[in-house]
Amino acid sequence: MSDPILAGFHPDPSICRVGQDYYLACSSFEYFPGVPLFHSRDLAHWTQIGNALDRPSQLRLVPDGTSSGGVYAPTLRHHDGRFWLITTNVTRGEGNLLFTATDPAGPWSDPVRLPDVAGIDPDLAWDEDGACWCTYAGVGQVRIDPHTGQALGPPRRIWSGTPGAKAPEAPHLYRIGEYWYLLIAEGGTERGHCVSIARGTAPTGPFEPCPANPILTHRSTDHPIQNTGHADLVQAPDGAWWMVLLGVRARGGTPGWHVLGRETFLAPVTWADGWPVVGGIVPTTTGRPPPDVRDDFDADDLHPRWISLRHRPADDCNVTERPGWLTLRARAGTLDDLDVTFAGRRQQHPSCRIRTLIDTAEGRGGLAVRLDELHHYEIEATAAEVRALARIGPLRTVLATRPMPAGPAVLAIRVASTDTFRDVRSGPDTVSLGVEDRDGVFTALAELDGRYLSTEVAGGFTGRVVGVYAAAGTVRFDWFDYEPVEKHNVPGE
Ligand code: 6LW
Repeated sequence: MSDPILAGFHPDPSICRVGQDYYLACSSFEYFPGVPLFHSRDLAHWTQIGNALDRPSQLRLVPDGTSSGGVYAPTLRHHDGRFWLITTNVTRGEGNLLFTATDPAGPWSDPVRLPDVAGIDPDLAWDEDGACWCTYAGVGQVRIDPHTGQALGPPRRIWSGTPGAKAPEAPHLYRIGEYWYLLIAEGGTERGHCVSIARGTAPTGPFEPCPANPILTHRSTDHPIQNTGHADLVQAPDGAWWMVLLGVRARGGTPGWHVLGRETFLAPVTWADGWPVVGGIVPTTTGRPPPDVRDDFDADDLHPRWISLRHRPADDCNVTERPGWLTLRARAGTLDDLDVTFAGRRQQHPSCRIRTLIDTAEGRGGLAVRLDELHHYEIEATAAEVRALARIGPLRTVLATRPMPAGPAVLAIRVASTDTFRDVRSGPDTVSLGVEDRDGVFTALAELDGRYLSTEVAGGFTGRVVGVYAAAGTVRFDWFDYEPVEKHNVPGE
Protein backbone atom coordinates (compact mmCIF):
# COMPACT_ATOMS: atom_id res chain seq x y z
CA MET A 1 0.00 0.00 0.00
CA SER A 2 1.99 3.00 -1.21
CA ASP A 3 -0.28 6.00 -1.18
CA PRO A 4 0.93 9.36 -2.33
CA ILE A 5 1.51 11.95 0.39
CA LEU A 6 -0.43 14.31 -1.91
CA ALA A 7 -2.91 12.36 -3.99
CA GLY A 8 -4.30 13.64 -7.27
CA PHE A 9 -2.70 16.08 -9.68
CA HIS A 10 0.08 17.52 -7.46
CA PRO A 11 3.22 17.30 -9.59
CA ASP A 12 6.70 18.78 -9.39
CA PRO A 13 6.87 18.94 -5.58
CA SER A 14 9.30 21.35 -3.97
CA ILE A 15 9.85 21.25 -0.22
CA CYS A 16 11.57 23.21 2.53
CA ARG A 17 11.70 23.01 6.32
CA VAL A 18 11.73 25.74 8.94
CA GLY A 19 12.19 24.38 12.46
CA GLN A 20 9.63 21.61 12.91
CA ASP A 21 7.50 22.72 9.97
CA TYR A 22 7.67 21.46 6.41
CA TYR A 23 6.15 23.35 3.48
CA LEU A 24 5.56 21.99 -0.01
CA ALA A 25 4.48 23.60 -3.31
CA CYS A 26 3.29 22.04 -6.60
CA SER A 27 2.62 23.06 -10.21
CA SER A 28 -0.88 24.22 -11.17
CA PHE A 29 -0.89 24.85 -14.99
CA GLU A 30 -4.13 26.42 -16.27
CA TYR A 31 -5.87 26.55 -12.90
CA PHE A 32 -6.51 29.61 -10.74
CA PRO A 33 -5.59 30.13 -7.95
CA GLY A 34 -2.16 28.65 -8.64
CA VAL A 35 0.68 26.87 -6.81
CA PRO A 36 -1.03 25.01 -3.95
CA LEU A 37 0.91 25.18 -0.68
CA PHE A 38 0.87 22.54 2.03
CA HIS A 39 2.13 22.23 5.62
CA SER A 40 3.19 19.14 7.55
CA ARG A 41 4.98 18.23 10.76
CA ASP A 42 5.71 14.60 9.85
CA LEU A 43 6.09 14.54 6.02
CA ALA A 44 3.22 12.02 5.75
CA HIS A 45 0.17 14.12 6.60
CA TRP A 46 -0.27 17.41 4.78
CA THR A 47 -2.77 20.24 5.09
CA GLN A 48 -3.32 22.76 2.34
CA ILE A 49 -2.67 26.24 3.77
CA GLY A 50 -3.38 28.21 0.63
CA ASN A 51 -2.36 28.88 -2.94
CA ALA A 52 0.63 31.15 -3.43
CA LEU A 53 -0.75 32.83 -6.55
CA ASP A 54 -4.29 33.88 -5.69
CA ARG A 55 -4.48 37.39 -7.19
CA PRO A 56 -4.70 38.34 -10.88
CA SER A 57 -1.61 40.58 -10.38
CA GLN A 58 0.39 37.41 -9.61
CA LEU A 59 -1.11 34.99 -12.10
CA ARG A 60 -2.13 35.91 -15.65
CA LEU A 61 -3.51 32.93 -17.59
CA VAL A 62 -5.94 34.68 -19.95
CA PRO A 63 -6.47 34.93 -22.84
CA ASP A 64 -4.00 32.32 -24.11
CA GLY A 65 -3.23 30.10 -21.13
CA THR A 66 -3.83 26.75 -22.78
CA SER A 67 -4.42 23.57 -20.82
CA SER A 68 -1.12 22.19 -19.50
CA GLY A 69 0.29 25.68 -20.15
CA GLY A 70 0.36 28.23 -17.34
CA VAL A 71 2.33 27.53 -14.19
CA TYR A 72 5.12 24.93 -14.27
CA ALA A 73 7.38 23.53 -11.60
CA PRO A 74 8.02 25.85 -8.64
CA THR A 75 10.93 25.85 -6.20
CA LEU A 76 10.13 26.76 -2.59
CA ARG A 77 12.93 27.86 -0.26
CA HIS A 78 13.37 29.64 3.08
CA HIS A 79 16.29 32.03 3.27
CA ASP A 80 17.12 35.14 5.25
CA GLY A 81 13.86 35.04 7.24
CA ARG A 82 11.62 34.81 4.19
CA PHE A 83 9.99 32.23 1.94
CA TRP A 84 10.97 32.40 -1.72
CA LEU A 85 8.98 30.82 -4.51
CA ILE A 86 10.22 30.83 -8.09
CA THR A 87 8.25 29.38 -10.98
CA THR A 88 7.52 29.70 -14.70
CA ASN A 89 4.24 30.89 -16.18
CA VAL A 90 4.56 29.76 -19.81
CA THR A 91 1.63 32.02 -20.83
CA ARG A 92 2.88 34.50 -23.47
CA GLY A 93 4.48 37.58 -21.90
CA GLU A 94 5.00 36.03 -18.44
CA GLY A 95 8.05 33.74 -18.07
CA ASN A 96 10.00 33.17 -14.86
CA LEU A 97 8.60 34.87 -11.77
CA LEU A 98 9.82 35.17 -8.17
CA PHE A 99 7.54 35.74 -5.17
CA THR A 100 8.27 36.19 -1.46
CA ALA A 101 6.26 35.87 1.76
CA THR A 102 6.92 35.97 5.47
CA ASP A 103 4.06 33.54 6.08
CA PRO A 104 3.78 30.72 3.52
CA ALA A 105 -0.02 30.79 3.98
CA GLY A 106 0.21 34.21 2.33
CA PRO A 107 -0.07 36.86 1.27
CA TRP A 108 2.67 36.33 -1.30
CA SER A 109 4.20 39.34 -3.05
CA ASP A 110 3.53 40.45 -6.58
CA PRO A 111 6.09 38.89 -8.95
CA VAL A 112 9.64 39.97 -9.58
CA ARG A 113 10.20 39.19 -13.26
CA LEU A 114 13.30 37.29 -14.40
CA PRO A 115 13.75 38.10 -18.11
CA ASP A 116 17.30 36.70 -18.14
CA VAL A 117 16.41 33.22 -16.89
CA ALA A 118 16.05 31.32 -20.15
CA GLY A 119 14.47 28.03 -19.10
CA ILE A 120 11.69 26.33 -17.15
CA ASP A 121 11.99 24.69 -13.72
CA PRO A 122 13.97 27.51 -12.05
CA ASP A 123 15.74 26.76 -8.75
CA LEU A 124 17.17 29.16 -6.17
CA ALA A 125 20.28 28.59 -4.05
CA TRP A 126 22.40 31.03 -2.07
CA ASP A 127 26.11 30.49 -1.50
CA GLU A 128 28.19 31.44 1.55
CA ASP A 129 28.93 34.86 0.05
CA GLY A 130 25.23 35.60 -0.37
CA ALA A 131 25.25 35.17 -4.16
CA CYS A 132 21.93 33.85 -5.47
CA TRP A 133 22.18 31.20 -8.19
CA CYS A 134 19.22 30.42 -10.41
CA THR A 135 19.58 27.02 -12.09
CA TYR A 136 17.03 25.89 -14.68
CA ALA A 137 16.17 23.05 -17.10
CA GLY A 138 18.84 22.24 -19.59
CA VAL A 139 20.85 22.54 -17.21
CA GLY A 140 21.70 26.25 -17.24
CA GLN A 141 22.55 28.67 -14.47
CA VAL A 142 22.72 32.41 -14.00
CA ARG A 143 23.54 34.53 -10.97
CA ILE A 144 20.64 36.86 -10.20
CA ASP A 145 19.67 39.66 -7.88
CA PRO A 146 16.50 38.11 -6.41
CA HIS A 147 15.20 41.52 -5.36
CA THR A 148 15.23 43.04 -8.86
CA GLY A 149 15.27 39.93 -11.07
CA GLN A 150 18.33 41.21 -12.96
CA ALA A 151 21.11 38.85 -14.07
CA LEU A 152 24.46 39.57 -12.43
CA GLY A 153 26.50 37.60 -14.94
CA PRO A 154 26.20 35.56 -18.13
CA PRO A 155 24.15 32.32 -18.23
CA ARG A 156 26.22 29.12 -18.34
CA ARG A 157 25.47 25.49 -19.10
CA ILE A 158 26.57 23.61 -15.95
CA TRP A 159 25.55 20.01 -16.70
CA SER A 160 23.81 18.06 -19.46
CA GLY A 161 22.75 15.09 -17.38
CA THR A 162 23.46 11.51 -18.39
CA PRO A 163 24.75 11.22 -21.99
CA GLY A 164 21.90 10.00 -24.20
CA ALA A 165 19.12 10.71 -21.69
CA LYS A 166 16.51 13.22 -22.81
CA ALA A 167 15.18 16.26 -21.00
CA PRO A 168 17.59 17.09 -18.16
CA GLU A 169 15.27 19.27 -16.08
CA ALA A 170 13.94 20.07 -12.61
CA PRO A 171 17.34 21.03 -11.15
CA HIS A 172 17.75 21.69 -7.44
CA LEU A 173 21.10 22.80 -6.04
CA TYR A 174 22.06 22.18 -2.39
CA ARG A 175 25.06 22.74 -0.18
CA ILE A 176 25.40 19.54 1.87
CA GLY A 177 28.61 19.02 3.84
CA GLU A 178 31.67 19.65 1.71
CA TYR A 179 29.89 19.50 -1.66
CA TRP A 180 27.34 21.28 -3.79
CA TYR A 181 24.87 18.71 -5.09
CA LEU A 182 22.94 19.20 -8.33
CA LEU A 183 19.82 17.00 -8.40
CA ILE A 184 17.94 16.73 -11.71
CA ALA A 185 15.19 14.73 -13.38
CA GLU A 186 15.81 13.24 -16.80
CA GLY A 187 14.38 10.78 -19.31
CA GLY A 188 11.15 12.78 -19.76
CA THR A 189 8.14 12.85 -17.44
CA GLU A 190 6.70 9.59 -18.83
CA ARG A 191 7.60 5.95 -18.09
CA GLY A 192 11.35 6.61 -18.55
CA HIS A 193 11.48 9.33 -15.90
CA CYS A 194 14.31 9.23 -13.37
CA VAL A 195 16.37 11.24 -10.91
CA SER A 196 20.12 11.75 -11.23
CA ILE A 197 22.66 13.73 -9.25
CA ALA A 198 26.10 15.28 -9.61
CA ARG A 199 28.38 17.08 -7.16
CA GLY A 200 31.08 19.70 -7.16
CA THR A 201 32.90 21.96 -4.78
CA ALA A 202 31.32 25.19 -6.04
CA PRO A 203 27.69 26.07 -6.87
CA THR A 204 28.83 26.80 -10.42
CA GLY A 205 30.49 23.40 -10.86
CA PRO A 206 32.26 21.64 -12.43
CA PHE A 207 29.97 18.73 -11.49
CA GLU A 208 30.94 15.07 -11.30
CA PRO A 209 27.99 12.69 -11.97
CA CYS A 210 27.14 10.05 -9.38
CA PRO A 211 28.42 6.66 -10.60
CA ALA A 212 25.09 5.10 -9.49
CA ASN A 213 22.89 7.38 -11.64
CA PRO A 214 19.97 7.28 -11.92
CA ILE A 215 19.58 7.29 -8.16
CA LEU A 216 15.82 6.73 -8.57
CA THR A 217 13.73 5.25 -11.37
CA HIS A 218 10.90 2.74 -11.72
CA ARG A 219 11.30 2.40 -15.49
CA SER A 220 10.87 -1.10 -16.89
CA THR A 221 9.74 -2.46 -13.52
CA ASP A 222 6.30 -3.70 -12.54
CA HIS A 223 6.14 -1.25 -9.62
CA PRO A 224 2.57 0.11 -9.33
CA ILE A 225 3.96 3.64 -9.13
CA GLN A 226 5.53 4.67 -12.42
CA ASN A 227 7.03 7.81 -14.06
CA THR A 228 8.92 8.54 -10.82
CA GLY A 229 11.07 11.64 -10.96
CA HIS A 230 11.12 15.43 -10.51
CA ALA A 231 12.35 15.29 -6.90
CA ASP A 232 13.46 17.62 -4.13
CA LEU A 233 15.42 16.85 -0.93
CA VAL A 234 14.85 17.92 2.65
CA GLN A 235 16.57 17.18 5.95
CA ALA A 236 14.46 16.39 9.04
CA PRO A 237 15.27 17.90 12.45
CA ASP A 238 16.72 14.50 13.48
CA GLY A 239 19.26 14.70 10.66
CA ALA A 240 17.53 12.14 8.38
CA TRP A 241 17.14 12.99 4.71
CA TRP A 242 13.98 12.58 2.63
CA MET A 243 13.01 12.96 -0.99
CA VAL A 244 9.66 14.15 -2.34
CA LEU A 245 9.03 13.12 -5.93
CA LEU A 246 6.27 12.75 -8.49
CA GLY A 247 4.88 9.45 -9.72
CA VAL A 248 1.74 8.09 -11.35
CA ARG A 249 -0.59 5.22 -10.53
CA ALA A 250 -1.41 3.69 -13.91
CA ARG A 251 -4.34 1.31 -14.10
CA GLY A 252 -5.99 -1.06 -16.56
CA GLY A 253 -4.40 -3.36 -19.11
CA THR A 254 -1.69 -2.41 -21.57
CA PRO A 255 -0.26 0.23 -21.95
CA GLY A 256 -1.82 1.43 -18.66
CA TRP A 257 -3.56 4.72 -18.11
CA HIS A 258 -3.13 7.21 -15.31
CA VAL A 259 -6.06 9.48 -14.63
CA LEU A 260 -5.15 11.28 -11.39
CA GLY A 261 -2.22 13.13 -12.89
CA ARG A 262 1.25 13.07 -11.40
CA GLU A 263 1.03 12.71 -7.61
CA THR A 264 3.55 13.44 -4.85
CA PHE A 265 5.28 10.58 -3.02
CA LEU A 266 7.90 10.34 -0.27
CA ALA A 267 11.08 8.23 -0.09
CA PRO A 268 13.88 8.00 2.51
CA VAL A 269 17.43 8.95 1.60
CA THR A 270 20.63 7.67 3.19
CA TRP A 271 24.21 8.52 2.23
CA ALA A 272 27.08 6.31 1.10
CA ASP A 273 30.50 7.63 -0.01
CA GLY A 274 29.09 11.13 -0.17
CA TRP A 275 26.22 10.16 -2.50
CA PRO A 276 22.51 9.89 -1.69
CA VAL A 277 20.89 6.45 -1.83
CA VAL A 278 17.11 6.53 -2.28
CA GLY A 279 15.00 3.92 -0.48
CA GLY A 280 11.62 2.59 -1.53
CA ILE A 281 8.57 4.84 -1.63
CA VAL A 282 7.14 5.14 1.85
CA PRO A 283 3.74 3.53 2.48
CA THR A 284 1.67 6.28 4.03
CA THR A 285 -1.83 4.79 4.20
CA THR A 286 -1.62 3.98 7.90
CA GLY A 287 -3.20 6.68 9.97
CA ARG A 288 -4.75 8.51 7.04
CA PRO A 289 -7.43 10.79 8.49
CA PRO A 290 -11.04 10.29 7.41
CA PRO A 291 -11.77 12.40 4.36
CA ASP A 292 -13.60 15.65 4.66
CA VAL A 293 -16.48 14.68 2.37
CA ARG A 294 -18.79 17.68 2.16
CA ASP A 295 -18.19 21.23 1.01
CA ASP A 296 -21.25 23.05 2.33
CA PHE A 297 -20.33 26.48 0.94
CA ASP A 298 -21.18 27.95 4.36
CA ALA A 299 -17.82 29.69 4.93
CA ASP A 300 -16.95 33.18 3.66
CA ASP A 301 -14.78 31.80 0.88
CA LEU A 302 -14.08 28.57 -0.96
CA HIS A 303 -11.63 26.12 0.65
CA PRO A 304 -8.17 26.51 -1.00
CA ARG A 305 -8.58 23.11 -2.70
CA TRP A 306 -11.16 24.73 -5.05
CA ILE A 307 -9.68 25.72 -8.37
CA SER A 308 -11.12 27.42 -11.43
CA LEU A 309 -10.02 27.78 -15.02
CA ARG A 310 -7.58 30.62 -15.73
CA HIS A 311 -9.28 33.20 -13.50
CA ARG A 312 -12.08 33.48 -10.98
CA PRO A 313 -13.90 36.83 -11.15
CA ALA A 314 -16.04 37.13 -7.98
CA ASP A 315 -19.10 38.14 -10.03
CA ASP A 316 -19.02 34.74 -11.78
CA CYS A 317 -18.04 32.50 -8.86
CA ASN A 318 -18.82 33.25 -5.22
CA VAL A 319 -20.36 31.91 -2.02
CA THR A 320 -21.73 35.29 -0.92
CA GLU A 321 -24.53 36.09 -3.39
CA ARG A 322 -26.77 33.40 -1.89
CA PRO A 323 -25.19 32.57 1.47
CA GLY A 324 -24.57 28.86 1.91
CA TRP A 325 -24.58 28.24 -1.85
CA LEU A 326 -21.93 28.39 -4.55
CA THR A 327 -23.17 30.70 -7.31
CA LEU A 328 -21.73 30.35 -10.82
CA ARG A 329 -22.57 32.73 -13.67
CA ALA A 330 -21.98 31.40 -17.20
CA ARG A 331 -19.36 33.02 -19.44
CA ALA A 332 -19.46 30.25 -22.07
CA GLY A 333 -21.85 27.51 -23.14
CA THR A 334 -19.75 24.35 -22.76
CA LEU A 335 -16.70 22.88 -21.06
CA ASP A 336 -15.10 22.88 -24.53
CA ASP A 337 -14.66 26.63 -24.16
CA LEU A 338 -11.42 27.95 -22.60
CA ASP A 339 -13.41 30.54 -20.63
CA VAL A 340 -16.16 28.34 -19.16
CA THR A 341 -17.14 29.18 -15.57
CA PHE A 342 -15.93 26.17 -13.57
CA ALA A 343 -14.97 25.41 -9.97
CA GLY A 344 -13.65 22.04 -8.94
CA ARG A 345 -11.15 20.02 -6.94
CA ARG A 346 -8.68 17.33 -7.88
CA GLN A 347 -9.88 13.73 -8.14
CA GLN A 348 -7.58 12.11 -5.57
CA HIS A 349 -8.70 8.49 -5.36
CA PRO A 350 -8.96 5.79 -8.02
CA SER A 351 -12.57 5.11 -6.93
CA CYS A 352 -14.83 7.84 -5.64
CA ARG A 353 -18.35 9.29 -5.61
CA ILE A 354 -19.09 12.89 -6.39
CA ARG A 355 -22.48 14.57 -5.99
CA THR A 356 -23.98 18.00 -5.79
CA LEU A 357 -27.36 19.60 -5.19
CA ILE A 358 -28.01 22.00 -8.07
CA ASP A 359 -30.55 24.81 -8.49
CA THR A 360 -31.19 25.44 -12.20
CA ALA A 361 -34.12 27.87 -11.80
CA GLU A 362 -32.09 30.61 -13.54
CA GLY A 363 -29.79 28.68 -15.83
CA ARG A 364 -28.14 25.50 -17.07
CA GLY A 365 -25.15 23.82 -15.48
CA GLY A 366 -23.73 20.58 -14.27
CA LEU A 367 -21.20 18.30 -12.64
CA ALA A 368 -18.12 17.24 -14.60
CA VAL A 369 -14.97 15.18 -14.66
CA ARG A 370 -12.43 17.27 -16.57
CA LEU A 371 -9.01 16.45 -17.99
CA ASP A 372 -8.90 19.42 -20.35
CA GLU A 373 -11.30 21.23 -22.72
CA LEU A 374 -11.09 18.36 -25.24
CA HIS A 375 -11.57 15.56 -22.71
CA HIS A 376 -14.42 15.71 -20.19
CA TYR A 377 -17.60 13.89 -19.16
CA GLU A 378 -20.50 15.69 -17.56
CA ILE A 379 -24.05 15.42 -16.26
CA GLU A 380 -25.86 18.65 -17.05
CA ALA A 381 -29.27 19.97 -15.95
CA THR A 382 -31.86 22.59 -16.75
CA ALA A 383 -35.10 22.97 -14.82
CA ALA A 384 -36.72 20.56 -17.33
CA GLU A 385 -34.16 17.89 -18.15
CA VAL A 386 -30.88 16.25 -17.37
CA ARG A 387 -28.33 15.10 -19.97
CA ALA A 388 -25.17 13.03 -19.94
CA LEU A 389 -22.47 14.45 -22.25
CA ALA A 390 -18.99 13.44 -23.34
CA ARG A 391 -16.24 15.24 -25.20
CA ILE A 392 -13.39 13.00 -26.38
CA GLY A 393 -10.91 14.72 -28.67
CA PRO A 394 -12.78 16.03 -31.73
CA LEU A 395 -15.99 14.16 -30.82
CA ARG A 396 -18.77 15.61 -28.71
CA THR A 397 -21.89 13.63 -27.95
CA VAL A 398 -25.09 13.69 -25.92
CA LEU A 399 -25.27 10.17 -24.47
CA ALA A 400 -28.72 10.29 -22.84
CA THR A 401 -31.47 12.74 -21.90
CA ARG A 402 -34.12 12.35 -19.20
CA PRO A 403 -36.79 14.60 -17.69
CA MET A 404 -35.56 16.18 -14.49
CA PRO A 405 -36.67 14.04 -11.52
CA ALA A 406 -39.01 15.64 -8.99
CA GLY A 407 -37.55 17.11 -5.78
CA PRO A 408 -34.06 18.42 -5.08
CA ALA A 409 -31.86 17.76 -8.10
CA VAL A 410 -28.81 15.79 -7.09
CA LEU A 411 -26.34 15.20 -9.92
CA ALA A 412 -23.91 12.36 -9.27
CA ILE A 413 -20.79 10.79 -10.79
CA ARG A 414 -19.31 7.49 -9.70
CA VAL A 415 -15.79 6.45 -10.59
CA ALA A 416 -14.91 2.77 -10.16
CA SER A 417 -11.29 1.76 -10.65
CA THR A 418 -10.46 -1.35 -12.67
CA ASP A 419 -8.55 -4.21 -11.10
CA THR A 420 -5.15 -4.16 -12.78
CA PHE A 421 -4.47 -6.95 -15.28
CA ARG A 422 -8.08 -8.16 -15.33
CA ASP A 423 -8.00 -7.88 -19.10
CA VAL A 424 -5.12 -6.67 -21.27
CA ARG A 425 -7.42 -4.21 -22.99
CA SER A 426 -9.38 -2.98 -19.99
CA GLY A 427 -9.35 0.74 -19.25
CA PRO A 428 -8.32 2.30 -15.93
CA ASP A 429 -11.82 2.84 -14.57
CA THR A 430 -15.51 3.29 -15.33
CA VAL A 431 -17.15 6.68 -14.97
CA SER A 432 -20.94 6.64 -14.44
CA LEU A 433 -22.94 9.82 -14.95
CA GLY A 434 -26.34 10.03 -13.30
CA VAL A 435 -28.77 11.42 -10.77
CA GLU A 436 -29.70 10.49 -7.22
CA ASP A 437 -33.24 10.48 -5.87
CA ARG A 438 -34.20 11.78 -2.44
CA ASP A 439 -33.34 8.41 -0.89
CA GLY A 440 -29.86 8.52 -2.36
CA VAL A 441 -30.58 5.87 -5.00
CA PHE A 442 -28.29 6.40 -7.99
CA THR A 443 -29.57 6.04 -11.57
CA ALA A 444 -26.91 6.09 -14.27
CA LEU A 445 -27.65 7.80 -17.59
CA ALA A 446 -24.30 6.68 -19.03
CA GLU A 447 -21.29 4.53 -18.16
CA LEU A 448 -18.01 5.36 -19.86
CA ASP A 449 -14.51 3.90 -20.06
CA GLY A 450 -12.29 6.32 -18.14
CA ARG A 451 -9.29 5.91 -20.44
CA TYR A 452 -10.41 8.87 -22.53
CA LEU A 453 -9.89 11.10 -19.50
CA SER A 454 -6.32 9.86 -18.92
CA THR A 455 -3.01 11.55 -19.61
CA GLU A 456 -2.01 8.72 -21.96
CA VAL A 457 -4.97 9.67 -24.22
CA ALA A 458 -5.33 13.42 -23.66
CA GLY A 459 -1.63 14.27 -23.27
CA GLY A 460 -0.35 17.08 -21.09
CA PHE A 461 0.81 17.47 -17.51
CA THR A 462 -2.36 17.57 -15.42
CA GLY A 463 -4.88 15.08 -14.04
CA ARG A 464 -8.59 14.90 -13.51
CA VAL A 465 -10.44 17.66 -11.74
CA VAL A 466 -14.05 17.09 -10.67
CA GLY A 467 -16.32 20.06 -10.30
CA VAL A 468 -19.32 22.14 -11.21
CA TYR A 469 -19.89 24.60 -14.02
CA ALA A 470 -22.42 27.04 -15.44
CA ALA A 471 -23.32 26.78 -19.14
CA ALA A 472 -26.13 29.37 -19.32
CA GLY A 473 -27.45 32.01 -16.94
CA THR A 474 -26.83 31.59 -13.22
CA VAL A 475 -26.59 28.20 -11.52
CA ARG A 476 -26.30 27.57 -7.78
CA PHE A 477 -25.02 24.62 -5.76
CA ASP A 478 -26.02 23.97 -2.14
CA TRP A 479 -23.28 21.45 -1.39
CA PHE A 480 -20.67 19.27 -3.09
CA ASP A 481 -19.62 15.84 -1.82
CA TYR A 482 -16.40 14.10 -2.77
CA GLU A 483 -16.17 10.68 -1.16
CA PRO A 484 -13.35 8.17 -1.70
CA VAL A 485 -14.44 4.58 -2.16
CA GLU A 486 -11.94 2.12 -0.77
CA LYS A 487 -11.40 -0.91 -2.97
CA HIS A 488 -9.43 -3.87 -1.83
CA ASN A 489 -7.15 -6.30 -3.58
CA VAL A 490 -6.08 -3.73 -6.13
CA PRO A 491 -2.30 -3.82 -6.54
CA GLY A 492 -0.70 -0.60 -5.38
CA GLU A 493 -3.79 0.81 -3.71
C1 6LW B 1 8.07 20.35 -15.58
C2 6LW B 1 9.16 19.42 -15.85
C3 6LW B 1 8.42 18.20 -15.72
O1 6LW B 1 8.32 21.66 -15.78
O2 6LW B 1 7.23 18.38 -16.31
O3 6LW B 1 8.26 16.17 -14.66
C4 6LW B 1 7.07 19.75 -16.50
N1 6LW B 1 8.83 17.23 -15.02
O4 6LW B 1 10.21 19.46 -14.97
C5 6LW B 1 5.69 20.16 -16.20
O5 6LW B 1 5.33 19.69 -14.94
